Order: sequence, then structure tokens, then C-alpha cells
Amino acid sequence: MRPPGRSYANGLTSSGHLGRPDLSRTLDQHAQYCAALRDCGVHVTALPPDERFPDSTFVEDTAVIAERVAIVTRPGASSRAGEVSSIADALASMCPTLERIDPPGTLDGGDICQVGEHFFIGLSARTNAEGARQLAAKLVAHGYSCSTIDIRSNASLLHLKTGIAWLGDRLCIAVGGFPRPPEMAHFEIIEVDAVDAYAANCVRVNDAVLVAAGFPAVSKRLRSAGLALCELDMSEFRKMDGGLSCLSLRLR
Ligand code: CIR
Repeated sequence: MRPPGRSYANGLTSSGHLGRPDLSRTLDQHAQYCAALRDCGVHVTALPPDERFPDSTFVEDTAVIAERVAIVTRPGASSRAGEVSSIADALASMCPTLERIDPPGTLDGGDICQVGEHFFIGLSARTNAEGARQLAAKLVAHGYSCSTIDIRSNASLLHLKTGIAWLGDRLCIAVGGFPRPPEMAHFEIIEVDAVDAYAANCVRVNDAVLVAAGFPAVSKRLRSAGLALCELDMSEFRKMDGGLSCLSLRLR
């Protein structure tokens, strides 16, 4: 992960109506997120803030990490293109098989949802068909299966994982009306109401689920499914269109 820098509020956002993020609150929320991961038994590597790239705290978009291969992305927003080189450097020592997406492909990690050995690849304003094709070829070469989900007609979804998260086994959480792909025919999907859509981006970490605080109906349903929760205040990341998953690259 990478803490936000002083330039954080200059990043991309479609949520200006929520106000400008406050840096000290943002740093505090980021620290709580790191602490929650540590509480879940995760070893956290923090890169230094990178003032050149206001969105660089959203590290998830810069790489796709699977057990057998890692792929550095080519982010779809031009202002984020330069984020990947320092991520590639950091991952080189952790991921022996490190590949990359080449032009004209674009791909954001937020569009990739791993469900066991299968990867769903969102086609979005950030991830184009060529980026999806390159990623699928690399994952298939390492024994995974892939399929695409086109989210371009749903303006409320920045990324695929804005609308869906895998919670382990055959359980997912998704915003209401999210397309159910055939690979999930036998899955239970917790559907959240439109007012709770932000909370659909949660993260299963070992035995717990990190979920945005302030969405009691979603928390209740997750607890009913037998999941242990860690609720985190995400207000300052939401102002910049960021969710829980965006703040970390998670690897085993
Ligand atoms: C952006 O628009 O790129 C950032 N402000 C937010 C990125 C959020 N990333 C994610 O959902 N994976």
C-alpha cells in the first residue's frame, strides 16, 4: 500500500458533491486500514507517498496479483500512467513472474475480480478490450480461466469491483441488478440496495471481511452470513471514488 500524499485532493473524482477530502482525516483512515490488515494477520509493506500522482494511494489499479503470476497494469486514466513504474520495482522482489500490459491495452486492477481460479475482467471506461485480452492470455497461460463483464452501460460503476466482491467459497456481495455471469450460477449473492451501493466494495482478508462503516444493513447481512467484520471509516476515500479494495495489493 501507499499512504496518500499532500496532493491527494487533486486526484480524479466524480464525487465532488461529497466535498474535498481532508488530508489529516485521510491519513488517519489510511492508518486504520493498515492496522485492520495487520489485525487480520497480514504483513503490510508501505511504499512512500508519491506527490507526483494524486491517485497513487489507490494501488490496486496498478497491478493484478495471482498466486502464479503478477501483471503490472497500464491504467486507463492518463494522469495515473506513471504510477506503475515504482509499483513494478516494489513487486519485483515479491513476485518472481512479473508481466505487464502493453499499448494499446489499458487496464485498471479495480476491474479485476478473482473468484478462486477464475478471473472476471470488467470492460469499463478504464479497461479496454485489448487490455482485457492481454490479461486473459497471461492468466490462461498460467492455468486460470477468465471471462469479461461489460459495465460500460452502468455509469455508477467506475470499476467492476465498485459493484461486486468475492467473499470466499460461493458467496459474493453485489449492487442490485449486477449481471450474474454463468460462472456464478451456483453462487449466493448478497444484493445491496442502491443507497448502500458504496459498501459493496468490501474485502475478504483471511477470516474477516473489511467493510465500509456506516452501512448497518449491509453489515447485518454479512454477519448473518457468518462473517466476522471489521468496519472502517472510508469517508475521505469515497470523496475520490475510492473503495476499500483500491487501497491495497494483496498477495499470499
Ligand atoms: C480514480 O479515479 O482513478 C481514483 N480517484 C479512484 C480509483 C479507485 N480505484 C478502484 O476502485 N480500484
